[in-house]
Amino acid sequence: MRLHVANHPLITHKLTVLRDKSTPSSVFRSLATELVTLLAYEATRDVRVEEVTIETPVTTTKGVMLSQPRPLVVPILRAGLGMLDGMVTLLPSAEVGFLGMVRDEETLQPATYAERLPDDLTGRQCFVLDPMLATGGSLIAAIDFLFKRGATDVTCVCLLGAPEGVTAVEAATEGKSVTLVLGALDERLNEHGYIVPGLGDAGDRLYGTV
Ligand code: U5P
Repeated sequence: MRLHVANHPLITHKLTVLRDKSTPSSVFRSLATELVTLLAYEATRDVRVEEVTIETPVTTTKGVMLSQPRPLVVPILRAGLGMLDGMVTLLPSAEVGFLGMVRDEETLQPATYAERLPDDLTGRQCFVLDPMLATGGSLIAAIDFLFKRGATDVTCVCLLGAPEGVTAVEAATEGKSVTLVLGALDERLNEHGYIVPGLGDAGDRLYGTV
């Protein structure tokens, strides 16, 4: 597994506002979008391209375009939805699949309650979006799901991660092509499986306590 933790003052600034409990949902949503766009730049560093030849007004030159099959972006419902716009802004040709996962707040075990993904992901580069990597349970289940359908490599974009989650994803995906891109690596998890210092429940902060 490759781990990339962002190190940029703009990202840290935006994360600081995001963490602040007095930040309202409307601001939280637009900051999440901005942050994902910045993280997407790093997450797509190895996106597959093919050489093309084009005509500029002056001459003929070579360039690159994203290659087929198109990348697949998979937000994990519901909090991952808050990251979708930022990602597809940078990858407008990507397809979008959905995975709904809910975490049992007692056992912290994830369960899949919705799935809308292509049956065959052979050769597809997949980008999974989930704002919080806590125990890693949800992300590991999502990554498993995609590899079982034939995905070649999976890049996960999270706003915040806990060391416990990073270690768990690393152990569960040994030998597979997995990249983790984090806005920040926080201190730890608390006894309720929340990231500390964290930002609370990302789904609630984005959409309210529904
Ligand atoms: N989660 C939060 N805030 C936290 C920890 C977890 O919102 O501080 C939620 C996220 O929505 C994420 C899921 O989808 O729990 C990840 O939990 P886990 O499976 O990594 O433990």
